[in-house]
Formats: sequence, C-alpha cells, structure tokens
Amino acid sequence: MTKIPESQVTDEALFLNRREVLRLGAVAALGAALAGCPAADEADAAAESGAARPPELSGVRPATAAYRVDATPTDYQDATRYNNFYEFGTDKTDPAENAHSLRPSPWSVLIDGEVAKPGRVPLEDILAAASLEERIYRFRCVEAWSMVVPWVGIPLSAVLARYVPTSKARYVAFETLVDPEQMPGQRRNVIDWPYREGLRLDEAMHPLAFLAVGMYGRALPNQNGAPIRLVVPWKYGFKSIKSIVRIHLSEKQPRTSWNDLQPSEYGFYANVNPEVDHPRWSQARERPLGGFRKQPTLAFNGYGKEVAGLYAGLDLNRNF
Ligand SMILES: Nc1nc2c(c(=O)[nH]1)N[C@H]1C(S)=C(S)[C@@H](COP(=O)(O)O)O[C@H]1N2
Ligand SMILES: [Mo]
Repeated sequence: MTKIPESQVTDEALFLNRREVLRLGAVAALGAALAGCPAADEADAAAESGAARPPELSGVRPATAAYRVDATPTDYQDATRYNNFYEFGTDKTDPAENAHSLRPSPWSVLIDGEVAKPGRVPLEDILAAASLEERIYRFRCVEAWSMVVPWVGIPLSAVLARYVPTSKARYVAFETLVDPEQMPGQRRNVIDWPYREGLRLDEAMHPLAFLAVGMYGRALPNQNGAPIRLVVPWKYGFKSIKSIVRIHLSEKQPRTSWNDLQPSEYGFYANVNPEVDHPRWSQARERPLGGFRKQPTLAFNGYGKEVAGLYAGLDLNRNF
C-alpha cells in the first residue's frame, strides 16, 4: 500500500495541532475527551455549527504503510452522520441525533471466560496494553455502502494477550452496553439486547483486528461507538461492534446478533465477498459514502493478502 498525502486524510486540518498536543499523555487526553469537556473554543465552534466534535487525541502514532490504505478518507461529516447503531434507532440519522444520552465515561470492560486473568477492567487499564496508533482502513457495510476511516486505537491482540487466553480459548465474544435509559433504541426489541459479535481467536489475534477509541484524530463520537469499538476491516461492518462492555473468551462459537436475527442472510464469518450475494441484493459493487459512483467490492475488502490464509480449507461460499 502506498502513502497518501496527509492533506487528503485531514480535510478539516484535524492534525494541525499534533505537535502541540504531543506533549500531553494520550490517555490523559482520552480521559478528558470521555469526560465530555472540550476546550472552550471547540465548545463555541460546536455551538455555532450545532454539533460538538470530540477533543483531539494526543501522542497518536501516524499510520505506517502496512496499515494505511491507498484511498482518500471519507469526509468526517459523512462518517459521523450516516450510521448503523440500532441502540439509538434504526434510521441512518438516528444515532447522530440520539447518541448524546450515552455516557462513555467512566467505562469498564468485563474480560472473562477462558482467560487466566479475568476481571472488570477500567478503560484506562485496557489502553495501557499498547500506545495509540492510527489505522487508515476501508470499511464495508453489508448494505453495500463503504467508507475509508482513519481510526485511532490499539491492536486487539495486545489487549487479549494481557489477560492471557487459556489453552481452551477458541473464540472471542463481544457485547455492547445494555441500558435503555442511555440507549433509547433498546426500548424496542429489534435485537435481543445486548448486541453481540464474535471472532475466532486466530482472527481476533490478527494484526489488522483493532480496538478503536478514536477516529480522524479525535475521540470516537458516541454515534460511532464511544468509548471503545471493534474494527475488523476485512469483514462486513456489522462485525465491528460498538460501545463494548464485555469481552468473553470461549471454547464454543458464540451467538452473534445478526446471525441470530437472520442466519440465511448474515453468517458468523461475514468476510467481505463480492462473489457471494446477499439473498436480497448483489455484493459485487458498493457506494462510497459521499460519492455517487459505485465501485467494485474487493475480496476480503482488499485485505486478502493479509487474511486469506486464516480461511485455508474453509468453503467460504458455505461459511459466508
Ligand atoms: N452495538 C452495535 N454495534 C454495531 C451496530 C449496531 O447496531 N449496534 N451496527 C453495525 C453495523 S451494521 C455497521 S455497518 C457499523 C457502522 O459503524 P459506523 O456507524 O461507525 O459507520 O457498526 C456496527 N456495529
Ligand atoms: Mo452494516
């Protein structure tokens, strides 16, 4: 993958203050971000534009060539105002409108099941597993829209290793917060809450699997899964579960929400595959957010060189 100019990544000059903020600790900045106390000038700007942007994260390592896709990132507005987050409603604009009621701080994640060191872990401690870095990834929703996002976070593998999977661990399950008071969409039973997702342990340990706490140099907006969400760039977007409160390692394949809802349409693997159509639409092409022209969908969303080996010997037409 080749480098792209920084200017294409940061259409709103989000990184201009990087040098200024580098002296602050990344975790301290995230703490401030999660506490919802943007700087006064940012609060003023937000009031004028009618939408608050989370504070910038500091000390983020820029994406290296291996983790930086050769494509122009989607506009911030498109990535943060056209969302799937059924906990806040099922329309694309519901999450941006309703997610202000989510309180992303304080936050903790229960890590349990087949691990030697289980526990309820404050978010700050989870982030101690690695330093924050940027990953510029393609992201492909099963609904055939796509985007390119500069995420900020840490490798999932670093977090899992810290809690030491046992020899029985074969899968990793994730759960989103359940709290209808913070997540008004949970007053309806569109999903059997909590939203659940899962990976095979070897998929979860793959260096591309990422836990994001930010995007575009800033803490995650609530509608994008604050304070911590999964990003699995070679799989359909529904695998990238938001606002995670539990990581459970298991011997058996876990339940996952979309597979529960409609197993004939949404498999456990959900690897992006232009050759296996959704029963109700083609997966051959996709619409980039903010664009008009459709583009071809790539096998494994363009990450085949890295991940195809995980599926050697598996029939991906059956294990869709
Ligand atoms: N908890 C939870 N996580 C979720 C969803 C959801 O409804 N609830 N939607 C998924 C789907 S279908 C997609 S495409 C992505 C969308 O992420 P984005 O809003 O950041 O683009 O989140 C995924 N993670
Ligand atoms: Mo999706």
